[in-house]
Amino acid sequence: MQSRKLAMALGISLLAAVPAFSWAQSKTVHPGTTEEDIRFKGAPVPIKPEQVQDVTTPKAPAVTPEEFNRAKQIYFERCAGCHGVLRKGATGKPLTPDITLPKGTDYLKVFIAYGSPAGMPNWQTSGELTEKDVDLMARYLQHEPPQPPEFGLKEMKDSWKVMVPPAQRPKKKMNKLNLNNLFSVTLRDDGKIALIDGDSKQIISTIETGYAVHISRMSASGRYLFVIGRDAKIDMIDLWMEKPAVVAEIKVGLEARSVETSKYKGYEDKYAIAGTYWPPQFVIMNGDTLEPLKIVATRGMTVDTQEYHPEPRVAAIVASHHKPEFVVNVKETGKVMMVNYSDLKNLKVTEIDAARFLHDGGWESTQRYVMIAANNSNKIAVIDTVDSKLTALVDVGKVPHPGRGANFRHPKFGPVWATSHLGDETISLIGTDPKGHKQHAWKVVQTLKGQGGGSLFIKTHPKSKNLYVDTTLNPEAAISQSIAVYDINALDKGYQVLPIAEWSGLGDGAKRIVQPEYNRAGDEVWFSVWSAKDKQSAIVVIDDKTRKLKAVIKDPKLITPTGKFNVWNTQHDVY
Ligand code: DHE
Repeated sequence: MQSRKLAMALGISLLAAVPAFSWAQSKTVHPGTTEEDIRFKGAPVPIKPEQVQDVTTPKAPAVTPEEFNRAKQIYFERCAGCHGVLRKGATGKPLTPDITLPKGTDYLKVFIAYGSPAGMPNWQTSGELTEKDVDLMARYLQHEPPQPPEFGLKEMKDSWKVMVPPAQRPKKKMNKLNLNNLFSVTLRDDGKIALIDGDSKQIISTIETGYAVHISRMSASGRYLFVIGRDAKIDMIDLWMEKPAVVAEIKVGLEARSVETSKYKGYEDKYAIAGTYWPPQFVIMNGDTLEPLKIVATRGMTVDTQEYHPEPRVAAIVASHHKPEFVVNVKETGKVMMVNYSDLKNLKVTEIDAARFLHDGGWESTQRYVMIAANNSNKIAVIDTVDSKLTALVDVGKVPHPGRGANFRHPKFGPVWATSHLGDETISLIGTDPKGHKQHAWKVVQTLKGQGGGSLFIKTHPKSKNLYVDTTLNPEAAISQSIAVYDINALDKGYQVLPIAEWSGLGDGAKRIVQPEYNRAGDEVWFSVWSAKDKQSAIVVIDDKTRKLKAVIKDPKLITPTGKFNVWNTQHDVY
């Protein structure tokens, strides 16, 4: 009853609290934020309760050791994705005792139970947490946040395995695979990737990798495939072997999203780099064995308020073609670290002020400037990799999420790079040619209207006249299950909707369409039709010219396919 009164005092409508939780229903519950945003960022953090020590804070309400364990588990599974492992705040607000203790148990219970217009989900009224758990979390949050362990060279080396040393690997390609048109497909909830032949559309094999596999990246030569999971495990696959297999693996922390390899002339295949969410750091490794060589912390001051942040996670990493440098994007500090790997003992890092929270992005067409989304600031940071400087911060729509973005020649404004958005239906086109089209460079030259918010990826190809935009996290099934495609030469005409999920012929399931990816020739586009682990998923391939269905890849092995990485396009940064 007290909770009910408090809820009313806080202006949280109890009518909005729905008994059976669904993201579509929850839209009305959180008017202050997009549900797509909550859904996307609130993914479980793979840290186990036993890896984290309990910390009892004297003035906080009692929590038993058993309760501590349960609370830690709930926190890492449900809360850490938004509020941060150390509760210092990320997408969600900070939840440290200086804030939570004065609020007290009853106040916190209401917030957790009913959610808030600023974006907190309604955990209890949605049926996701019981009243008992909500009470426990309200008490737990008043204690100091326990810190997961650090992960240094020793821990990395303990986990490091070289299954096939370089000397025992083939000296030339031993299989008949067309490596240029091979796809590495993330099987997100199966802890595997699938290697699919782009020509025949046959699954060549599936390979065990980490928990909730995230992305694949290629070595400069196109021989080694690097796959990273959310559990920070990297698997290095040798595509020259008769049957491509993992030749080395390592765990670089407790939680991660990004991996990349050195691409500068003279350093091809020499180094790999991985960034972690926890601990907040990156590691440079030997490019053919994954031996960890150099670990660098990202903890430091934020770009704007210039205060210390203990948990600045590493987001996208891009390898420069102009210098022996990695462009490391740090989320919570909003800084870009240009890491020069020519001398690891005397490491030079140029720190560039950008904006919070740097997340994903990629090259513009000349591969000189990296375009990175600062999703909390609704900006794209343009980083010049020749001068190692910030070129511009460009205001775009709400919560930009480009993947690596899309490059094409606009009929009026010349070369542009495009991003779609999680938080609104727009697509921002930014001029990227400071020499030929100076007046348009680093400005939004056109804003397109798409199907809706919840977009994750946008894609075209140098040989294509089409621009594809997914809307994976849109709450409307008709929108999340289809793709909008624009004619680059007639953008004002609007988009055509391709009913990709319908074309897949699958039965029931979420069937969210995610991440367009081209084949090597740039004449067909692959889309994942992503359903839950216990439902059938598929990959739909369309003919880029006719926009007609070309093939549907269905197989019991294709469990939760999401990201798809064509070897050639990934190796050469074609997008
Ligand atoms: Fe991703 C790229 C982080 C959820 C599919 N994702 C990235 C990158 C980062 C990131 C930092 C850039 C890596 C790089 O370029 O080096 N992703 C996160 C998250 O923190 C987040 C929001 C929540 C989480 O808990 O992981 C998240 N991502 C997802 C998904 O739910 C997606 C849709 C499905 C999945 O497989 O998990 C997803 N993320 C992808 C894909 C890319 C990616 C396919 C690479 C796109 C590309 O074209 O390069």
